[in-house]
Amino acid sequence: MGPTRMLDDDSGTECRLLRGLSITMQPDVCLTVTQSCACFPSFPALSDNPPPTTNPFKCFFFVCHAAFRCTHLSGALVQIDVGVGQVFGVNKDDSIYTRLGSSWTQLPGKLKHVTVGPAGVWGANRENHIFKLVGADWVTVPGLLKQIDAGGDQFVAGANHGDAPFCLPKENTVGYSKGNSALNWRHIPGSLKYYSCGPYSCWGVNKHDQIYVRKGVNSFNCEGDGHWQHIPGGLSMIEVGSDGSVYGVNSAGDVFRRDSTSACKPEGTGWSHIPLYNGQVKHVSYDLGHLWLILKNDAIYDCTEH
Ligand SMILES: [Ca+2]
Repeated sequence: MGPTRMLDDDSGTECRLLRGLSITMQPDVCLTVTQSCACFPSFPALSDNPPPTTNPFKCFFFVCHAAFRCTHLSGALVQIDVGVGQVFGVNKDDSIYTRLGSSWTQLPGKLKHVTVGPAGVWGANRENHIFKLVGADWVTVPGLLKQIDAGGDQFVAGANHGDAPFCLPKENTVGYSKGNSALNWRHIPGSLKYYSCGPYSCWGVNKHDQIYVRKGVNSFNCEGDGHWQHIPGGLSMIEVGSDGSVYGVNSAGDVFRRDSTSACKPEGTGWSHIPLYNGQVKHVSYDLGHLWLILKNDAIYDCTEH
C-alpha cells in the first residue's frame, strides 16, 4: 500500500500525482487535514482514465503510489544525514561513520549530530561545539549548536541548546577552515529544536512539534524572506532533501512526506504518510531517490521507491 495523503486546506487544491498527472480537486473532495485518502491495493495502476469523481472514495485514485523497497544495512546509528550523494551518521557512542561503497567507514572524533550537503560536512558534539570536516580533520567553528544542517545552498543552519535558530551564509561556509575568517552567524527570531534546509526552503519543528517553513533562502541570504509559515501537522524531526522534498517523523514514530513541494510553492500542499516501519522510526533523511531511516532500535534502512 502506498502513502496516505492528507491535504492542508480547501483553497483550490490541486492534487499532483507523482507520475506527472495532476487533477484539480472539486471543492467537496479531500478538503481537510483530518480526512485521509485511502489507497486500495486492488485498484489498477495509475492510468489515463482515473475513476469518476462521483466515486465515494473520491480521493483514492491519486494516492496510489508505488511502494517503497527497503534494505536493512549493517550497523547501528542514532542519527543520519544524506546529501550530495554522501551518507554520514553517528551512533549512540557519538562515533562518526560515512558510507563508502557497501560498508561503513569510521571517522575520527566524536559528534552527537552530523550533516552533509553543498556546504560540506559539519557536526556538533555533546558540548554543542561545532566542527567542519576539512580534508580528513575536524576543525572547530566558533559558535554553539546542538543540531546543524548543511543541506542549504552552500549555507548551514541549525538550532542551539536554547532552541534558537541560526544560519551561516555561503561566504562563511564553503571556504571556512580554521581561523581564516570571522563568522557571521545570523540569529533567526523564533524557537526551533530542529532546523533543516534544502535548495529553496528551510523547515523546522519546535518543542511542541509544530512545523514551520522559511522561504526565499539562498546562499547569500540564509535567513530567507523573514517570515515563518506555520504548516499544519506535528513532527518531532524534519529533513529537507537536496531536491527540496521534505520528510519527517512524528512522535509516534511514523514517517511523512510533504506533497508537491517546488521552488514556486516550497510549502507544498499536504502530508503523505509513508507506511514504512510504522511506530518504529526516529530519524529520516532523503537524497537522490533514497529515503534513509533510523529506527528506534538504531537499525538502518535504505529505502527506494519503485
Ligand atoms: Ca540534511
